[in-house]
Amino acid sequence: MNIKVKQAYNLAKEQYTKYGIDTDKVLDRLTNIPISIHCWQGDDVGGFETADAVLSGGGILSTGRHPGKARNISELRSDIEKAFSLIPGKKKLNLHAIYGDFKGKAVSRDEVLPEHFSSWISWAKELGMGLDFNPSLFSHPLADSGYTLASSDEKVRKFWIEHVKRCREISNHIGKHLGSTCICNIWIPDGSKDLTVSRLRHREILKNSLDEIFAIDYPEENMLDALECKLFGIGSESYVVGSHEFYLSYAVKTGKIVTFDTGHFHPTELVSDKLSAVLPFVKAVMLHVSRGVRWDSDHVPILTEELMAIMEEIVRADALSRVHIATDFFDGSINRIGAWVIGARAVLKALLFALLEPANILKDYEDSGNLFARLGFAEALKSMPYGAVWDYCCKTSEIPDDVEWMDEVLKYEKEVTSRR
Ligand code: RNT
Ligand code: ZN
Repeated sequence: MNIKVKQAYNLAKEQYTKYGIDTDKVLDRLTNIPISIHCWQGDDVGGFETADAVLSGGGILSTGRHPGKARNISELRSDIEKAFSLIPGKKKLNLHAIYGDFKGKAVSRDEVLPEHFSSWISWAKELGMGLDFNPSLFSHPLADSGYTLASSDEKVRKFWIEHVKRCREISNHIGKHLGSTCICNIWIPDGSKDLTVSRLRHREILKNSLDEIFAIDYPEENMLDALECKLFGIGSESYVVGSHEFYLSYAVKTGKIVTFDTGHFHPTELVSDKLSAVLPFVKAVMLHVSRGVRWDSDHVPILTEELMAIMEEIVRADALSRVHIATDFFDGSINRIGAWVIGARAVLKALLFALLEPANILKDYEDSGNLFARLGFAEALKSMPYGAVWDYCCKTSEIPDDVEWMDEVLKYEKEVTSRR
């Protein structure tokens, strides 16, 4: 190991020890918290149902034409392995149903089976990681009307109910085979671009569809259900059936997980403040870490104040076992592996900062009414040498540091992705 990294770490360790924080223990904790990294950054949410599939319709849009996107399963796995080799700590992979190993066959979404994911399961086993799962209710002719599970067309609604039921079964199968709980996260694009009159009717239809979907109970150690809300999307600017209030109510009533995608709220709404508001009522929360920019929700996360506040909230609330951290963004305008790595490393750095916080000191100031000191100490913590702890974490995990990793991505681009 670079002697300077070690020396800087030792100095940092001394400073954190002064406040009762054991940096070795923190790093051990950090690298054992699984981060569920989404597969769909690798090919702009295309999937493998057909060669050259592109994300279409349904309230989300990936932009950018950076060359070299993964065109098949083996390229995507190779890109994920590259990205994962540049991200310290424990990972899970978050899969979407359209990424099945269909072996060139056209498999209708209402016919998708656990066997279409066997090769993902074996691959995940080899890498020693768990998988999470998502039904795919977009990029499909039966989603073109703008409605899927909330459709008033019985044929459309039944088709998607069958798809999601099968996805839950697949999630159960994955969890059982990997010995790691698979979270099945449902997001639907349903909504409308403009004035909608039958708002309640579609929400009642969605409720009924979910009731049908959840009729079967699976063992919780195998799979858990999560519901992801959204504020608006492209083409659903005026009305989104699965809004925050809708899913929160449903989750509280039925014991499901709520997913907070950090790009799915008004720009001034803070997910960091929502965590403690829902945790007393919901089983768990799944986070889709993203970065909203104006009206768009899926930019690459960076180390923003809000990302740090989210991680602080989770750690301060001692809720790491109930908040499942996942990522969700897609940027096709820059090197896609680079995008993955920037986003995941930002999540980890924010988490590290939170784990290094001497929260007891802050709480003592708070409890004794010493509120200027609470604020002052929080400010002081911002210039503590957490970067030295991060560098040491990378080195001991045998992962390149913040500057070195970019050379690795460039090399891979030159040797692999630019030749596609
Ligand atoms: C869309 C949601 C959803 C998707 C993925 C592909 O706005 O965030 O999570 O990004 O399912
Ligand atoms: Zn999301």
